[in-house]
Amino acid sequence: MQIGHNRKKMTGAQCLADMLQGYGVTHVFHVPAVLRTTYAEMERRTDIKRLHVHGEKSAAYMADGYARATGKPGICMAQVIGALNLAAGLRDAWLAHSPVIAFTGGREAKTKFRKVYQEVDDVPAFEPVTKFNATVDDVARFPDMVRQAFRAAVSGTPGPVHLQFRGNEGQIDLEEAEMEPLVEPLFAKVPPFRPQPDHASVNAALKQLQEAERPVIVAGGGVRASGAAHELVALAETLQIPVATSLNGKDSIPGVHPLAVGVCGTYSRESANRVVNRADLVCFIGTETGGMTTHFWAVPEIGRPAVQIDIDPEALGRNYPVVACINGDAKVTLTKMRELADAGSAGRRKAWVAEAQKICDEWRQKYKAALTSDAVPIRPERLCHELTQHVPDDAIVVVDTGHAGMWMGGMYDLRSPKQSYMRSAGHLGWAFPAGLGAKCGCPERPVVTFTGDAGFWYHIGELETAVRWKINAVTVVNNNGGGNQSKRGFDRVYGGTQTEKARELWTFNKMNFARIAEDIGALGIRVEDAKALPAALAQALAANRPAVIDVVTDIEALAPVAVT
Ligand SMILES: Cc1ncc(C[n+]2csc(CCOP(=O)(O)OP(=O)(O)O)c2C)c(N)n1
Ligand SMILES: [Mg+2]
Repeated sequence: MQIGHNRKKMTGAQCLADMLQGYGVTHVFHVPAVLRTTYAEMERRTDIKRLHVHGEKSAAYMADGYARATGKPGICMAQVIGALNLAAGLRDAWLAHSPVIAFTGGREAKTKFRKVYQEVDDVPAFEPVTKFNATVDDVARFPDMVRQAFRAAVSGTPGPVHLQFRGNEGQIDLEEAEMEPLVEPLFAKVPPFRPQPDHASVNAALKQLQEAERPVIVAGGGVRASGAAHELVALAETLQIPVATSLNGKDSIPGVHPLAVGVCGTYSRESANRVVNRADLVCFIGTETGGMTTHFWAVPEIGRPAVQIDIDPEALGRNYPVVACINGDAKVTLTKMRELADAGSAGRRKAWVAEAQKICDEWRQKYKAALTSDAVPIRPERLCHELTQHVPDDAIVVVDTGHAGMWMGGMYDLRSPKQSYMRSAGHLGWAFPAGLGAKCGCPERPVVTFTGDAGFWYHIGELETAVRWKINAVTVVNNNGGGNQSKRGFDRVYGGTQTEKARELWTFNKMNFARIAEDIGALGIRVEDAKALPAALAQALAANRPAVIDVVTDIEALAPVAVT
């Protein structure tokens, strides 16, 4: 179709509302007031839900959770005074390569530099956390700029985008022009394209893997973005190669699969690091090979022979010099590799697979007591173990950072390829609003969020949003009365044991989150005995309203640190 062929006179608001609907957007997350006229047009012309939330950062996190759960861009918005709060919320989406599109109000050329109320130049602040950061200064540009926003968000390695609309509240949307609200459905979802790998590089990589006696795959978030989990597991099975994942790639293979060795890196499981560090060849698929996944390049150490597969050619060999590499989409690349793979070579790795499984068994034995502990207050390991057993097969599990990331990354196992796992890329407080966004995007799937109490406090006000919008996610709070991941660090700086007064640096008042949840209109369940966890989870999942399971855990419990 010729762009602009069906132009007609319309307002920017009408055009934007039609385009968002056309791209399949079902929810937008905002703090008023920005693009007010567009909101009115959304009501008249579309069935997009307009969620008015309690802060711009949580609006961005909800959009991020929505995006990671659906693969469709998540939309968040703020007027000029909230713009940097929104930018702060894009930082996790940037780190996790999540396609979030942020709209903000911006400056009028007529009044720039005159000390306009609430105004600063926000655009530069979006630069480090976006793939595309632009201003919309003329209403006639709505169609092409919105298309570019979607195109940039979902293409290649996905990521956040920012459009600043002229006017502190984006009042440019009131203006009229001859426009066509044309959408490109191709760019409504990740991935728009699946670049095919070239034959020679596939063969070179296969040769390395097939000749190796002790190879390991490290699968990252690129596998989940590509929807390539099935193909990854199939190749690993064909060639008999153990699979570790990054935290972001944890749902590339169920934790109960015989070739799965766990999450490697810093917030990891001991068995995964041990297997990676005993491997003679490491095959990185869709991972940045960053500090978290490699425990600051000690797992494996730089120089270990590596094969790398990535959609972004600039990622290939960035941290680990490669003996072979492939540029392509993970799903089509893994499919092609499996077609060409020599299954007969698998026998060469029999002893290695047995060794990897022994290492996994040793881990299970080492943590069995903690995973099944009846201790009161509850051990976090037991909490994770109960979730492994009782989270539904089709659930989306959403996990905060810090100890939450360590506990769940290391102790929780996905039981089914239908489960999804999404984690904070580093920001404490991300998971609770992200879980709500995920539930908006996938209302038919159970969403179970795991957060610490410090993480939950950040955006606890969004419980009211969840109740008002009937976002029936389940939030499990590992409630130990403080941010106890910090304990070890403070012990260290106090020369071994911190003073009693030092606890003011990381503890809070004890709190009953179940009671707060009930006051706000959610279901609140307080759990003080681990045996009550399965029933609590079942009740929460069936509640037909948002639910908070407030689990009272041991403030002295510290997650195991990474082994090398
Ligand atoms: C935005 C942000 N600020 C600070 C931190 C550092 N940080 C990591 S974990 C943590 C405390 C976590 O406390 P809680 O959520 O209660 O979990 P717990 O360690 O108690 O299990 C802090 C402050 C962070 N990751 N992100
Ligand atoms: Mg805590």
